[in-house]
Amino acid sequence: MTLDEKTIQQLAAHLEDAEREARAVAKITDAHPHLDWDDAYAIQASIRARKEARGSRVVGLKAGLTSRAKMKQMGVETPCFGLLFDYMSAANGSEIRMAELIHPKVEAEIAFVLKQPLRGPGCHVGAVLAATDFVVAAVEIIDSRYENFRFDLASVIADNTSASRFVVGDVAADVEGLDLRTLGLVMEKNGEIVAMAAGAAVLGHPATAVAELANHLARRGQEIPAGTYVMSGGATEAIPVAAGDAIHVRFQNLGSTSMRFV
Ligand code: 0L1
Ligand code: MG
Repeated sequence: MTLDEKTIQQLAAHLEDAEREARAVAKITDAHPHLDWDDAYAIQASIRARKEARGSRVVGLKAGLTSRAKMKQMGVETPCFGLLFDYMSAANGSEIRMAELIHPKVEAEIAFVLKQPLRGPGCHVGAVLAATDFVVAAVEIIDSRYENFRFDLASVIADNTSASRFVVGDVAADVEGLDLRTLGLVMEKNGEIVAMAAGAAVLGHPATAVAELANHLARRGQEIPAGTYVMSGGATEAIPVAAGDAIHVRFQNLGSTSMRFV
């Protein structure tokens, strides 16, 4: 850690205000170049406390930057982890209001819902599959609070990994008999295919992202509780959207998710 508690709380307020006011700000490492990952997760935790004090609640967890496509797009090499709050959940087929966002992008993900808690260290794909109640299709709408989506890993962790909105599909599938590595998905924007991938794009197997989340939380004395909804990270690069755009993602075996930006 390099920052004191007062600075952590100031930076949390700065980033959360930017989110609530849909306003882009400079990446925080410009002013705090030595800010490390522990500082960044402490800022994220402080954002959580601010939202909970206002009545929001955490309804899921997310892994980000888990595919080569995303790492290459953002110029980073390490996954990151964030929090999904109740107000971020949008119904499948719903409208997403651009006025509440800065410069959203969409990414297609496979999400897990757990029936048992997962605790690291040493959590692995097998443990995740054994603890999974079902998997569902999901689309994450990310919206970095940083100008032009320009950031480094510490800045983006502090900004709750650009979490903004998410849409969950309607088909809950048992992992038994489903090979999540070869499960394909195709994303269309306004009827044109803009991205496609298979589950293996996410760290070789999307359950690996969930295992890495459990191992990350274990380093902080925490676990993933039973019942948690976990997004495993975009299998494709993130696609920018604007008002009027319609997104439709077809997932093999998991149905489809769609939304319209207004
Ligand atoms: O969910 C994600 O992969 C996003 C992580 C943060 C980086 C970004 O905003 O693209
Ligand atoms: Mg994501």
